[in-house]
Amino acid sequence: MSALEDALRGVVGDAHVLTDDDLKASYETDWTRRFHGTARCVVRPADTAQVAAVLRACAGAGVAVTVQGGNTGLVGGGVPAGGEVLLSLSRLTALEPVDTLAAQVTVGAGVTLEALQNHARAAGLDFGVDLAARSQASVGGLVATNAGGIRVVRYGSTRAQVVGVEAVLADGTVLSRLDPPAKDNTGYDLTQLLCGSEGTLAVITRVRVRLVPPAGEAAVALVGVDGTEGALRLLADARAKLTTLAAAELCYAEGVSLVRSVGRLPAPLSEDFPAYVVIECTGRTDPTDELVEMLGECEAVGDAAVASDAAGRAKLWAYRETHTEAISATGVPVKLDICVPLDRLTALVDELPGVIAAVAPDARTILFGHLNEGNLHVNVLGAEAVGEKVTDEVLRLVAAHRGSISSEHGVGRAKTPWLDLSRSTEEIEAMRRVKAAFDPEGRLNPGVLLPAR
Ligand code: 2HG
Ligand code: ZN
Repeated sequence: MSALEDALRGVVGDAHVLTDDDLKASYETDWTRRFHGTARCVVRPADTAQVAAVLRACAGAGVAVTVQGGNTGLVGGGVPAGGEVLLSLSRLTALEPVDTLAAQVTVGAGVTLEALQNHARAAGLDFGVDLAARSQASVGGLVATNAGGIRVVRYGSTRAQVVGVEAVLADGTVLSRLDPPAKDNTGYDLTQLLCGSEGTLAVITRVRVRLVPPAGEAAVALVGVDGTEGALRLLADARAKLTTLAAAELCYAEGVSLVRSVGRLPAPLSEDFPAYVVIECTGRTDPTDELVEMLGECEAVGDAAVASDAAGRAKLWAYRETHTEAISATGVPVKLDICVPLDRLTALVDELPGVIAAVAPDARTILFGHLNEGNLHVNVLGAEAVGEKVTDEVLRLVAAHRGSISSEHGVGRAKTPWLDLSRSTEEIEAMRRVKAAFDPEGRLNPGVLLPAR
């Protein structure tokens, strides 16, 4: 191997520069098996100083870098295109003490969401973002992609939790603004610019996040409704009447039937429904009565199962949360992540099957997602061969409904050709200028987010 690998070994130690194909393999493919790329080597630094030294060495050698967190991304943004150094942040796992006065904590980018949640809970607090990949998704990845998840209805996306970051530019310069004054209008907000920048501007190495009161008591309902319209009527009631609303998720008969057959789950309700909504309420006192009362008054409710104990709640959540793994166990899906204004959701869901059937007549489409934001995950099984066509048709339909072509998973490598359906030419040009200012050589995550000229 070359001088660059030797230099990287000098920075991180021999054991953390991987060049053997079998050792690199798990970093070169995403877990859905949809994105592959060969890395020149995998390098695993232990802290910000090592990340800076790695980036300086790569800059000196003129080699591009792909940044990877927990490798749970769904748009190929953390997998190399081919020939880059793969910079894994998996060893940046420092959990600093929780600042209970400020209700904040600083953690390394490689800390998993679950480890952050447990750390916050041990100090009597909680973290406001939660999602199904919690055991593997890393905090750095959550920030770099501005991850959403199932608590957006209460706390907003990841960017709303981020107080400050430490990050390294492509030339090795360290930007550290972890603990800014609570009110601070002193220029550009670089922290927020890095949220959702998908590793194209800098490598985030440490993050300071705000924490929220712990969930306390919780109640979950799985509600059968007559379709999208019913789900929206239920959402309107939930938003108007529940002071404790913490999640409102949507799935449909097709997905619930797949989840049931893969996971061998019993029927959740007395009969099958076209659509299902999972509602979670949390509060200092038991929210079950408030939830049951709202459900009793809502004419959209066909049937509902309610659980207040932890085991019962987990059973109900499984019908929604195991969609991704049940789909993955069945095949390699065309995976889209879109959102439309709520008043367009019914029309979109009605129109999608026809649009998909026109290019993939035998495909099986599974829709589920985050009802409150009109954010649907469109997974199409049996359409791999015509994936680009399906993507194109669906994203054009979404744009016609004034929606986003990537609601929470980011643009990655997968969605760059369609970025102009959601962002204007002028906006994309301004983004290119920002990219050039931070990373003039285009060395960080090339091919991610911004389309090739
Ligand atoms: C979810 O909401 C994730 O469960 C994954 O965003 C979505 O697998 C998907 O399409
Ligand atoms: Zn999601």
